[in-house]
Amino acid sequence: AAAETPYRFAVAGHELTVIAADGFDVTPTTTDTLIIGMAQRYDVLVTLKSGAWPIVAKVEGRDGYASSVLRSNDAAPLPNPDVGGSIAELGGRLLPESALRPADSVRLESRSPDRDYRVELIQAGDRYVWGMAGPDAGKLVMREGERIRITMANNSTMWHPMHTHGHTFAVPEYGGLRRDTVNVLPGTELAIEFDADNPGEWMFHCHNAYHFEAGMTANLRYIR
Ligand SMILES: [Cu+2]
Repeated sequence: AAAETPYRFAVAGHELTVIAADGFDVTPTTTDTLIIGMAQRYDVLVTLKSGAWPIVAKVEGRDGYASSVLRSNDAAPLPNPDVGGSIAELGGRLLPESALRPADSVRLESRSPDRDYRVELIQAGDRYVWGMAGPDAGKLVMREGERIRITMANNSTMWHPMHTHGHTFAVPEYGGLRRDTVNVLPGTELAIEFDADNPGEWMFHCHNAYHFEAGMTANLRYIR
């Protein structure tokens, strides 16, 4: 829910079993901690042990955190433990989204794309101006029923959580992982694929609110 803040999430004394990404089932995968980009969601299972266990969402790369406490009904009386945003699990096994794989039930059928677009994610000089560039960026058009691929080339030094409206996508490089917001890391390329099954005009943008406001956005537009 943050505008420009990725969080590293963990539960003290417990491991997490990730079962869904942005509402799409994944092959259940255990980890100690997860980094959650802006607009991304995860479903995790936790098998609760007896006690009062801090839950921490620590701002990645900077100070600051949000926290709560998970209590079993036989936990010691209040007050809750105060861990100041620091629990060992935050430094434990980290599961990158690239290691997640879709559950078979949510896979997109394999199909070659009807349209294969490429956009660049750029910062203009050293100013706070962000954009989507390249010959395709202003004309991401499609017809209903087509399979669309968009390759995003991140030529900037920041990562961008890229999000589609009206559609969810598969990430071929991540075994077809399904979701609607994927982080494109600095200096890397990543492709998404989706079916054009929801006619209209839809935004496709970075979910860093400041990047988006500065121009890192384009339209997905249906034509007849
Ligand atoms: Cu961005």
